[in-house]
Amino acid sequence: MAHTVADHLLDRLEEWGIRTIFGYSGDGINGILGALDRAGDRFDFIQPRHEEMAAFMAGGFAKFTDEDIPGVCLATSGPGAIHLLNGLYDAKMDHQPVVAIVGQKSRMSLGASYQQEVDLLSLFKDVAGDFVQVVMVPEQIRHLVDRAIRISLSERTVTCLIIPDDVQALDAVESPPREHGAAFSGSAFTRHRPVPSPEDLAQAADILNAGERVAMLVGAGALGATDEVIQVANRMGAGVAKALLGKAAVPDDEAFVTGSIGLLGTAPSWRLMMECDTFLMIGSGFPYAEFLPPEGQARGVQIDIDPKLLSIRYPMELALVGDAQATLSALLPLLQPKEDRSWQEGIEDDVERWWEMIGRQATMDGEPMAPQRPFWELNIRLPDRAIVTTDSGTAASWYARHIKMRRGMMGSLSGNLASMVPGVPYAIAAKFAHPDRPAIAFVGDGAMQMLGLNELITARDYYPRWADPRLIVCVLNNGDLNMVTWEMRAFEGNPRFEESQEVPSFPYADFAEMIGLRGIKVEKPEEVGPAWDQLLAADRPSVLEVVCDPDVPTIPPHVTLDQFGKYMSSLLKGDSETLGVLWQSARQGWQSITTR
Ligand SMILES: Cc1ncc(C[n+]2csc(CCOP(=O)(O)OP(=O)(O)O)c2C)c(N)n1
Ligand SMILES: [Mg+2]
Repeated sequence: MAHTVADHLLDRLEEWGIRTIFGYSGDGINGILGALDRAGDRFDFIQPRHEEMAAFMAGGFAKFTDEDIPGVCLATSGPGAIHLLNGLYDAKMDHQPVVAIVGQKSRMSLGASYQQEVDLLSLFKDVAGDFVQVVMVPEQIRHLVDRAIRISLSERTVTCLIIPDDVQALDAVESPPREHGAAFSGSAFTRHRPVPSPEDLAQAADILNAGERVAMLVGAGALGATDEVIQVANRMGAGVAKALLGKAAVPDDEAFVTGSIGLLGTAPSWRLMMECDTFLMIGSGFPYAEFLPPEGQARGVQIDIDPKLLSIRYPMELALVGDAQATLSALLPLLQPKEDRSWQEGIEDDVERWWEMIGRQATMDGEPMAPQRPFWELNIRLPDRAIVTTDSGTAASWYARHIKMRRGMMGSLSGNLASMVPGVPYAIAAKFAHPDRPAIAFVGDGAMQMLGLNELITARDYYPRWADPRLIVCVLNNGDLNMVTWEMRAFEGNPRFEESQEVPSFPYADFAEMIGLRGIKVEKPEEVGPAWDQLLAADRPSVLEVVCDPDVPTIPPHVTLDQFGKYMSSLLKGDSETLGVLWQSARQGWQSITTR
């Protein structure tokens, strides 16, 4: 068989080091699927149950692997391409390199209002705005693949190639003719790791050295700079708060790490920001400015690889473009060790008290148990090098506050899009990225019913390939779209709207068993620990279904009077859960207040 454009596409992907493709079939990509078949074991084609999951997996794969290889997803024209979108937006907004390859109707059908004909250039123009192209002739394949990958890597974003099905089947042209208009591209790529100038570093050091109460905030950009962040914090006598995507950047067993920040954050992070006089922000686009120091309170220094993200949350005195690891290494020798350690010691006391309080909250009784319980019990048992994912929902709060990241672990969630559903596909992608590491996903019952349940089938089909077969999906079965129920109470002052908030009952653990996985349902707090033990020792993926109390509020680290007023008025308006909610709020809230 002739070497086709589709074969050439794969050759080029391979040249860039790509081996894993998450995709779903359709006649718009028949040529590419045929080429994948011919390519044999040069590629791992992973088939999830839905194209959105393929996109989430590509984004998750990029999050958990070397940043110089993009995640790749493949979908057919029309409906398949449309299904990719949410997962692609997630990748784009969390700055992950992902290349989407989609089919299109054959060239002669375009414009004929043909079946499945969708204007894909327009459809992808926003999510893949940095680079979206239609392959019209075989001569383009080389430079379009090279550019799609190079731009996804260098801009840390989503790019897209649209390939009409008739073009896929044309004979490949490895090298364009040596003519005017031809492009001769290549695949050499070296990541740029910028370091600010010596003058800028000296100015940063001056500001930081002058500070008496330094607060640091680290995000995903600091994930490769663990040692440097710790050294800077030690030298500056600082406390370190973490944005959600940077949760694995610094281990929680460092005493000065105050944990997450924001609505899902901790009280020590809140106090760190409210009381600092100097603010160092590294590799984070954390959005909620009200959790940062009030304007004018602190002198600000920011380090970010992306100039567009500088000084948009807090007016920085110095905003530097730099790779976190390289910049902090260069800055370290200029920082003078702080003699007065009282600020950092105060933070450490705060953090110690916070962890005690968190433990008390998790082990309180609930109806039938506090939702924090499975997180707390996992902490005690979390294996080294585990990869922990969470869905959007209350699970994200408990993940943010309760999971203690240790050195070598990884974790993620849909940070900026905050989409439901990625919990399970991220964990599956983690298993393809690191088949020898255990993966654990925390997912709400709403997200499980949305698409998560289906993806358990994918885990069942692929786990025999994984050196460590453990992938545990912990389902928070609370019968409610609980995060939004709480948001409605706290922000709008509205009671729970039964029709929109209820999640139908479903036997999650039984379903897992039925399809050949392990499943345990727990309804008593004391059963949670032993269930984790059992599933962490299982020889296959599993579901831990935890029936938990929807009446436990995810109280933000500081609840404003206004929110509290609205919340109370929602209860008085006749929320169907009023009694339980009042009881749990009072108990859990009292725990937070007494540790301030
Ligand atoms: C795709 C999508 N749809 C809707 C939302 C809004 N939303 C955020 S959290 C949430 C509730 C999730 O419910 P569940 O998965 O059961 O988790 P719980 O909060 O109950 O623990 C909803 C509806 C969203 N973020 N993403
Ligand atoms: Mg729920």
